[in-house]
Amino acid sequence: MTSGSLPNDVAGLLATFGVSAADHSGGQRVVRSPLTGETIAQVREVAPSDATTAIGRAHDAFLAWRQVPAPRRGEFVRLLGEELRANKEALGRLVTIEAGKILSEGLGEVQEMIDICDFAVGLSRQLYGLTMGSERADHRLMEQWHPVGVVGVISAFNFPVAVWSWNAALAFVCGDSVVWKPSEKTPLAALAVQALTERVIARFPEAPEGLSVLLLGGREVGEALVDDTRVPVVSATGSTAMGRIVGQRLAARFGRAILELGGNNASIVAPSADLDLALRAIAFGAMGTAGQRCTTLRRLIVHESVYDRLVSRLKRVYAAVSIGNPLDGDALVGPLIDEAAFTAMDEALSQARAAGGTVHGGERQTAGVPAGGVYVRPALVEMPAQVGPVVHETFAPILYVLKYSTLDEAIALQNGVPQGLSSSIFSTDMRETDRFTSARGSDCGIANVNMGSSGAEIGGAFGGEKETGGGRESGSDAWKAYMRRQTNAINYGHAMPLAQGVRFDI
Ligand code: UN1
Repeated sequence: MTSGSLPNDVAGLLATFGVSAADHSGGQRVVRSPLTGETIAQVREVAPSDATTAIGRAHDAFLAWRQVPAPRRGEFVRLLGEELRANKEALGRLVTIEAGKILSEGLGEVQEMIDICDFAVGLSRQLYGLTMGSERADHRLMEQWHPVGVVGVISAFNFPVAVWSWNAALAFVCGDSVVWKPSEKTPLAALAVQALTERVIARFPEAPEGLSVLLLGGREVGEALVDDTRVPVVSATGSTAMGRIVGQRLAARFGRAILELGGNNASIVAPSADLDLALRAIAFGAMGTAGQRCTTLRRLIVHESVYDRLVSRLKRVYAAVSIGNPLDGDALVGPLIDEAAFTAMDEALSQARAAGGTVHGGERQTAGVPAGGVYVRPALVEMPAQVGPVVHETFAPILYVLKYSTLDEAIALQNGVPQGLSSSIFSTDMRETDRFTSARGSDCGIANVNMGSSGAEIGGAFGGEKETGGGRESGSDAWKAYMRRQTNAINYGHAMPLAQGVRFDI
């Protein structure tokens, strides 16, 4: 598969999925690998008018797909899961090359896709409605869930394929078609997934052409998707700034938004914490994916009694962590996605210093890494207070450390930022852990105990509150956002009683 050069490696990988050379060469959008900065492809992007036509195809597909029995739709997703299983190595490698995450994380991302397919297969036989006791004699009151229409998916570079699958696997079993606009930074993994999906469509008699549509393009293409009334649901993952625009435009036409935006996730380390366990979780949460997960650990709130012990160990881990090209060696931290990410990181670190912070690490790495990639040592920043850059999400490996003395204070700090995605507490004191997960504890969509903030399983609903956008994807009953609820009141008697005892005798 490898021939020594990254562009050849990529061309070889894309060929295994059946992506033709015409799809990844000769286009106007240059795709660079963050590993080396090399150009690995040039893809063709569509114009907004092409997007409108493609949405029409997806809408036609929806009209047919909604009539296919849900368990058959589940069978389609089962086959998609099989394709992903068979191509896990190649797709995981492509994700690594295009997004820069280390190989085990690239493979883990594909595993998340497989997991959500498995989940969706079971779900296809469990799209349950309810029956309620009617207040009227000889009446039945019930609800059913119907397919909603075309689901738009806008995804970010950091999870270039898994985010699509959390939405698409559910949407497919729910009877919807999917139109996907991936990040401009990661079109190749999207092309690969689209090719695998088309393979399944081709051999599944009931699957219509247009069931899964990929739109490569920039902001205008995303806007065409967001503004099209044939798209009742748009799931968008990315920055809070992007989500604010998408949310408002959708609201203006009464479209449904599933928003998964910025996180500023914190962990509290209490006096009774198992520090060995906490250290491993913190290291992965803060430095994994080079700090570029929505769930990345960005703030560590440490009790004063364990602060010095934990922070001195963390400093050693930060100074020693292996940084490098994820394709060779055993690097745990790969490159940042691009130069702009480093600039943002550097600015945040300057602001932290100006606010009285002490920065350990954070330097650009040039030795032992490919010259064209943006490699950086993760930064550990001891802060006197939760001020300045600490309340913002900087998509880079920066962990701000704060000290606390009472749990109330720690929870107030944890909740004292505009974002509300993920959180955790390290404590072996039940009173503390249960308080943290209670109504007056963490205000986040995810609140973990003795675990880090990142690395959620697909079985739970994924998403968060406040500026994170409020959307939920993936497991639990997140599927309901991909369907429309219909309430049915059925009179099987001969009288015409009105609700609430109203009389209207004509
Ligand atoms: C994201 O960062 O966009 O919980 C999603 C996690 C992953 C998903 C992250 N399962 O870290």
